[in-house]
Formats: sequence, C-alpha cells, structure tokens
Amino acid sequence: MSSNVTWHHGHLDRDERWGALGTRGATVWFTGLSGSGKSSIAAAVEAALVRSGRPAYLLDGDNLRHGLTADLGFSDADRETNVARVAQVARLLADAGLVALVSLISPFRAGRDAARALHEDAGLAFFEVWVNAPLEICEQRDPKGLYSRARAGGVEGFTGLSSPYEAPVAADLEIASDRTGIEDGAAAVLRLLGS
Ligand code: ADX
Repeated sequence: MSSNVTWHHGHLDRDERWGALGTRGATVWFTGLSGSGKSSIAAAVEAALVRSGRPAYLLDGDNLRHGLTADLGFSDADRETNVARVAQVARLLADAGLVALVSLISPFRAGRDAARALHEDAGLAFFEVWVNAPLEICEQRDPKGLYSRARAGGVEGFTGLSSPYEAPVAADLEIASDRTGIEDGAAAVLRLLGS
C-alpha cells in the first residue's frame, strides 16, 4: 500500500447500512478440488438466498479468471494472489450487506486462513465449506475434460495430480459431495447461514 493514501470515512456505519437495507452480510468460502461440486452448490445457495430476499453474489473462480484475475495463472504464487484478491472482494461485498459466495479451489490452508482473518478482523462472519469428493470421483466426472488433459501432460500443475490440495482441518461445514446431492448440500449451507 502506498504511504500517500488516506482512509476516507463514509457517512454510514455498517449497522445503519444493513438496517436500512434489511440485510446481513457474510462470506461463505467453498474450497475443494476441481469438479468437486463447489460452483454447483454455491450457485444453488445463491439462487435460494436471492429468491428468499437475501442479497447474495457468487464469486466463481473460473468466471473471475475472465476479468478480475485474468492476469493470473496457476503457479503457487498466482493462486495465492488469486485467493488474496478474491478475499478482499468478498470482504467488501459482505460489508455492503451481501452474502458473498466464493467458489475457488483455494488449495492452500494459509490463504484460506488469511481470508478468514481478514473477515473476522472486520467483524464479518466467515464460513469455510469444504466440498469434499475423492480425487477419483472428480476425475471420473471431469466436467471440463481437464483431468484427462492433465494426465496426458497438457496441463501443468493440476490440483490433485501435480499440484497439492491442503484439506481443511477446521471447516465450518464439510459436504461429502460424492454422496450428497446439490440441493441437500445447498440446504446445509443455508442452515449454516441461518437462512
Ligand atoms: S485456485 O487454485 O487459484 O483457487 P481457481 O478456483 O481460481 O483455482 O480456478 C480453478 C479452475 O481453473 C478449475 O476449476 C479449472 O477449471 C481451471 N484450471 C485450469 N488450470 C488448472 C490447474 N492447473 N489446476 C487447477 N485448475 C485449473
């Protein structure tokens, strides 16, 4: 951060903002292997929240990589930047009163813990949801054909094959997505949110 910038305070505090809007912001952070079902569950949660009148917005890794994080690849350092940048956006959305639904592989524990700390330091609720399907199942599903391309040597550093995934140790919710349908997974997240 440049030392030549100062913080401008607005006219509203969070309670006034949330009270006037009738919302409560929070962040739900979905982590898991590619193909584990993160985005499908997060999209179902987003739809259910919005349809029930609670503003929510999905920050999906694949989609964000078309814009906000289009400059980043899949090296460890770029993934760390990706997670840190999206954590900042989620914090802003949550502060604004939305439920930010983040769907990123976010393979490193330290980055996820930093995202939590960023929220908790700002007094915002943060829930880590581990969408847990065995690698073999994700690879069988292979919705984007990336596992087979990675096995054939066409994708460098693919998570679960040639790049690590550090499983959560204290997730707020674990969804065994090989045995749990999308709607049941989404329902569990909605309970977590009290919605
Ligand atoms: S993260 O590791 O930085 O959190 P992110 O969630 O943004 O990853 O993007 C993951 C998506 O990018 C995967 O679902 C997949 O479609 C695609 N992808 C392309 N290359 C890779 C790779 N090397 N490892 C994992 N996913 C990849």
